[in-house]
Amino acid sequence: TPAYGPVDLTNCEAEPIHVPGAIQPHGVLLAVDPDSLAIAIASANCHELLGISADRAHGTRLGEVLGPDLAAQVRRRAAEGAFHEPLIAFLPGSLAGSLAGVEVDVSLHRSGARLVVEIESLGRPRSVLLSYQSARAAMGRLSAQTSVSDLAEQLAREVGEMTGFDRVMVYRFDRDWNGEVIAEERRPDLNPFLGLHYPASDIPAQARRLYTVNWTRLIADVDYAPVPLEPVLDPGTGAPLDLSFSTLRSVSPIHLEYLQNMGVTASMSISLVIDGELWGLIACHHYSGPHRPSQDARAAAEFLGQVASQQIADRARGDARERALQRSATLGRIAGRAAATHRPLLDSLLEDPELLTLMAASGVALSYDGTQRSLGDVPDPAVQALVAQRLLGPEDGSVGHTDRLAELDPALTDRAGLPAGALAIGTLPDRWLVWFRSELEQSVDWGGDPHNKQLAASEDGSIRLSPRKSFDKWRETVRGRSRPWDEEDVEAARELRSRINGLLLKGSRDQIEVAE
Ligand code: BLA
Repeated sequence: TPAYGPVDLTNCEAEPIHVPGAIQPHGVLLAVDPDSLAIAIASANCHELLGISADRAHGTRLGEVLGPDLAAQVRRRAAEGAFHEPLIAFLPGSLAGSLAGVEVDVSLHRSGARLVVEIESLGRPRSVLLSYQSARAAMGRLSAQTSVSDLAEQLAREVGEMTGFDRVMVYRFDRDWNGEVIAEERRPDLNPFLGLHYPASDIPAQARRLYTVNWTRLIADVDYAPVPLEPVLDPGTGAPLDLSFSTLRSVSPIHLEYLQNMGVTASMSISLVIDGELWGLIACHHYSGPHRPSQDARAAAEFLGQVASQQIADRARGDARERALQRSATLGRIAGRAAATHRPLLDSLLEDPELLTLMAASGVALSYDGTQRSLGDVPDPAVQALVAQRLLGPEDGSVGHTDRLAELDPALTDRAGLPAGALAIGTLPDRWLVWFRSELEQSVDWGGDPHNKQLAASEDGSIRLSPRKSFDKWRETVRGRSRPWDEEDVEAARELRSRINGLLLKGSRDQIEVAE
């Protein structure tokens, strides 16, 4: 049984991926005391790369292992708080390990009371200028794209060029954290994933949380053997070292199995974060063996990801502004017409076709002082009342909505002609307004049957959840759902209510004046 307890359907989310106690073998990790730079934890491959065993490294100063120059640079960076900025250094030729005299990438970060130093040999000859200039040029090409989908396509092309992966996808999350491949650049002989959907459980919640703060991860070789940290528990705290910000962090074995099932040999993903929320990922695959782009290529790709996130956010804000303007113009016209009529206000309101356009609805019904009126496609009055008063229950003045009405009450299942979605807003128990949306039959192409997560027996006999084995396109037809309602719909309903109430109030005052 794993340390995080018995295995059940929630164990994906329970795996503590930030404290694996191990790293990937393409580099060395040293965790040091930030003042003395004395080594407290070293990865077990220390000897191979630096010529000193993890055992002997403990208590040794960083300068004795990496040379005084590099140790001084590390100290200076740490003092400046310049973590996460890649550092380029030559290791001393006097080392006994395979990194002797080699140019390396060094990355630094704080983890609890430790300073963590990670050293990787360069993936290929460095060309700093090329990375900077190419990133700048790529940024220009991104800015030239007007739609989100063009932007995503350009981003996939640029990251593919920069990192050399066989396939680069832009993966966008929906509100339930399922995802869709919205852009793809791939080697021509690979089958396309464009347009395929993947369930939320493929990237569980703790991974999404981690990816919101740490934007890049690389799995240079999915068949790697994890290299343990020695000791696994920090002697200073008795706790495992938090590797949330480590570039070498050993990744979840369940995810490695997933990638192996997919035929992937190396993987990288970069977070697309908008307003502090994970919007999507740039997901990269390699299929022809290990693949490790240099740190600066990774950093340039991450930078482009940030630029693209910003541009996506700008476009989304622009679109939202445009929609808000249109909505408010529609509201204004509806209220204007209602105010101008000499007939009873609610009669004329329920004849205004823009009452439907306003909410992209197929029908609307109103109950006021015991009378029910409707426009467009609506269920019978008893069902209208059931939905508006009991099921969506907005008596307290709130707004209730659903995009799957039939699921709310057994009395509604299999009812012919029932709209699939409803949004209700009310004031008093017998005053409400409810809009209906008709069914929007959708087919979703999944990258493998998402329900097919298997419970497999592991070697020790325990049962665990394993990733699916087939990623073949699996088409699901979704019935009984409408287009979902969003916050903008709720706002428009509130605004309309307050305008109607204002007009009713004014109308009753006018009537009183006439009566006097
Ligand atoms: C992580 N899952 C991930 C990551 C991706 C995906 C991109 C980030 C790590 C990486 O960059 O490789 C999923 N990859 C995809 C998807 C596509 C793709 C959807 O290329 C589509 C084309 N996964 C499962 C199950 C579990 C699970 C059943 O299928 C759990 C039982 C877990 N996925 C899982 C975990 C991680 C993960 C734990 C975090 C890996 C880590 O960072 O340690």
